[in-house]
Amino acid sequence: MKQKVSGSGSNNVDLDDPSDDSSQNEMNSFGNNDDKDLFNALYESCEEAYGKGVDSVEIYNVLHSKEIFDLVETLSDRKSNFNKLLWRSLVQKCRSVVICAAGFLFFVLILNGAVFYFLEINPLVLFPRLAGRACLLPAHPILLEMMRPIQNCGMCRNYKKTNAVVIEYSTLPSESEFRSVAYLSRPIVIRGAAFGTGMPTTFNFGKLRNIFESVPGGVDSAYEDCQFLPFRSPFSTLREAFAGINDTTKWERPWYIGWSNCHPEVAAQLREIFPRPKFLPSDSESSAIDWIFVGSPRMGASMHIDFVRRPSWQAQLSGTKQWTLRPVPECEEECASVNLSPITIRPGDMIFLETNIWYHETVILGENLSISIGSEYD
Ligand SMILES: O=C(O)CCC(=O)C(=O)O
Ligand SMILES: [Fe+2]
Repeated sequence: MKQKVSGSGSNNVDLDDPSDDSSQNEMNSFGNNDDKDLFNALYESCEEAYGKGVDSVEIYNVLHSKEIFDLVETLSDRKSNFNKLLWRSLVQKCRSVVICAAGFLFFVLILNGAVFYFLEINPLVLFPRLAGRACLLPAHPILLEMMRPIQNCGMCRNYKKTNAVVIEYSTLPSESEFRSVAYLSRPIVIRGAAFGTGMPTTFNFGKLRNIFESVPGGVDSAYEDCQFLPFRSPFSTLREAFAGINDTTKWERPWYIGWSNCHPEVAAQLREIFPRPKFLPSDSESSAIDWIFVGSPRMGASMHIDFVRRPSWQAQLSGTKQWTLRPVPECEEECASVNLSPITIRPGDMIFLETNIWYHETVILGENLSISIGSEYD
């Protein structure tokens, strides 16, 4: 009656022989406690069936049946299956909540849109801090570079005598002289032009501050309506800069700032002190917006290009500033033979530059505070 169940390899179990510890090995191969319980339960059922006279081959066949195999597989995968089921039911529940919430929000949005539209209300009244901003998000330089118009590189062609890209005048040019070079997209330097056209030779930071502070709203307009560029400075507004700098400031903590003025009364005062250069073609338009750059020695603007429509002029009122220019990437080849040595602009000089065509970088030389003022023209 004693019969060895023959099967493949390690699945052989002698149900009568307690010394046969292959059952134990089998149990170990199941790994965790749940699997051991299952094995024990099966083992006991088999023993009971064998005790009742069930043929051991039958027991073997049952144990090797597909149903038992699937059951064991399912149970050993039980934990991960349980997690999957849990997630599935959670996702199902969440899906309905998300669909309901999205539907509700969409409905509210449409309703709000309709109310604002029919009552003719600007929705930005709900976001007063955003209402005053020209742009919701700051424009990223990489995006701006991607959207920049491609240049034809004409500024690096047709040099007659010299390969110096800069056109330099040592005396004030006439209007027609200036007109002949004004639209070549080459940088123009006119030595002594600022003082030569009546700009003050003794302008300082205190006087600049007085102009802005004498006009109600003048200081804050640089931040609210126009632009304040903190460059490398601890200041985030012109008000902070005016509070933190005076003429006797020693430059332990170097700084450089630039800002534009959009306040008409400040603009009128600035234009009186810094008149539009007379040699600019009379039919050229000038921008009403002035740009002012102030900074301590060894500071300046890092290499950049501007996204403006027109060329700029800049008058150096105090301090010495060095400009380094680089062509836009599409013109590097055409401009390779052009001499792009840094340009040094001293007090009283003026520089004319298409800051939307030339990458430019500045640094203050010497030991004096640099103050410069400029605007756009075309
Ligand atoms: O004056 C400077 O340091 C920079 C000026 C500048 O970037 C500009 O005028 O576009
Ligand atoms: Fe610039």
